Amino acid sequence: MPVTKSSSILIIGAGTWGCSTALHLARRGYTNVTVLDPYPVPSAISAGNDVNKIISSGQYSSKKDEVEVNEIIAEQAFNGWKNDPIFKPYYHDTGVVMSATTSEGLARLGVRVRPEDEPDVSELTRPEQFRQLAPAVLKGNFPGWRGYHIRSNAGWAHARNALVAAAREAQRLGVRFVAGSPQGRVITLIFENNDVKGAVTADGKVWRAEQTILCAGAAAGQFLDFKDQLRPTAWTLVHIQLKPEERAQYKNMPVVFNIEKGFFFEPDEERGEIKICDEHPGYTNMTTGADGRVRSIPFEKTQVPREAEMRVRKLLSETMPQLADRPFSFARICWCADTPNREFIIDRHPEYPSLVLGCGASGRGFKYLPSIGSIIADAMEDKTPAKIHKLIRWSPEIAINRDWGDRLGRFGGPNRVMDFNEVKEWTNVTHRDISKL
Ligand code: FAD
Ligand code: FSA
Repeated sequence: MPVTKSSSILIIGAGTWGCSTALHLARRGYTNVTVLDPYPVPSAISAGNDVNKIISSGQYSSKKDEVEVNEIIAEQAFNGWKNDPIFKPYYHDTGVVMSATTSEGLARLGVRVRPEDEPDVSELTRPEQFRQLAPAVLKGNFPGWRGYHIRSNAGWAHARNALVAAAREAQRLGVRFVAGSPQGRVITLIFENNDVKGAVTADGKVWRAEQTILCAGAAAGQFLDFKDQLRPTAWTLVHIQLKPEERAQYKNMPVVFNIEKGFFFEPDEERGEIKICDEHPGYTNMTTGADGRVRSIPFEKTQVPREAEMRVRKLLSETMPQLADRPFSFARICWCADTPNREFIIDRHPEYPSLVLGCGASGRGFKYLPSIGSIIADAMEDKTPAKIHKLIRWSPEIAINRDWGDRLGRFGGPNRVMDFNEVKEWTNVTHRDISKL
């Protein structure tokens, strides 16, 4: 049946991509859209429920056609951060430092940053050049650091607030959000006549729909056999609470990212906390299922492995040593789903004609919040431009005999994908409800 503006559309997951999809469908005039999520927006398990996320036009591939498509997608997103009244208030054009230390890391930096395409970029080759970016606070030795300072058209977004703004606007335009558990927790898709006809929630309610859009992030693999195209992988983040008198000093510093060590932001305005992530190829949680297959299964935790704490403190000792021994005010693991090539899966399922996938954000999917829903809506309307479709299509053939330990171009820590089953010690940071970030 062709999709019409009154077709019933069910979005599973009100996280980053689900909220964006809800907003774009509403803006296109769809009048019968429902979103299900076990948590109210911002969901406690959404990767987008975070204080800040890097917004940059970073590339992840050096293949010409992939670069070209990613440029188109990044431009759409940037346009949203700069011009869309829903998103504009949350974007901070502080600039971003992209850096590395080893020759392998510097080679990768050459893929991530394309100085020839950035109008406002300068190279950083000496420690004092890093310190000069914010002399009052970047007091470290920056040993061996080299990189680029992208001075504008790059920065960070207040992630959680932008996510809530997208959801509110979608709701204002008529989208229905069913949040909380059991009423919003999907337990299964409805597989019927070689198709998907909606979903069933934990309260037993059957949500029949003409179109079902799966945007469940790291949890998506629980509902459909992705043929190993998704690998739930987690990263680690902590906060440090600044003293009230310190906040102004740290304000307006660029995002500082070393692709082998980690990154941090200026403090957010609401709480005056600095968020720091240690960089590494990620953690899986490999678990043998009842069917004998081994898969990574996400779980929630508001602590990080002690080894991640050590990496954060090392990063601080090289950059802002005055903070290196401060206690953490918050810690969390955060899950995404990596595809084998870190490209997205935004496509109509080839075997279930009423199922559309908005999955595989591959640890880089927040920056597209303003625009990714438009690409997902295009997939539902079967009008994704061919060259974009080629890159983001359902492609199980590239996941055959998948190497679950593939670093996918990432560095840091032991330079290998780690597994939470091997972690012996966790931090003991005071618990804070994630909804009160
Ligand atoms: P999510 O936002 O996680 O949404 C999934 C949703 O599915 C959630 O709301 C969840 O509640 C819901 N769900 C789960 N189970 C069910 C169920 N049973 N029924 C219904 N709904 C369900 N990207 C950037 O661009 N810049 C960055 O700086 C950046 N930093 C990152 C730092 C960390 C530590 C991590 C982990 C990721 C980072 N990312 C970044 C990546 C980015 O956050 C993700 O790619 C993006 O948020 C994924 O969006 P999503 O909608 O696919 O998943
Ligand atoms: O915009 C960016 O390239 C940062 S994405 C941030 C991050 O923590 C990655 O550094 C990490 O490797 C993983 O992809 C989760 O997201």
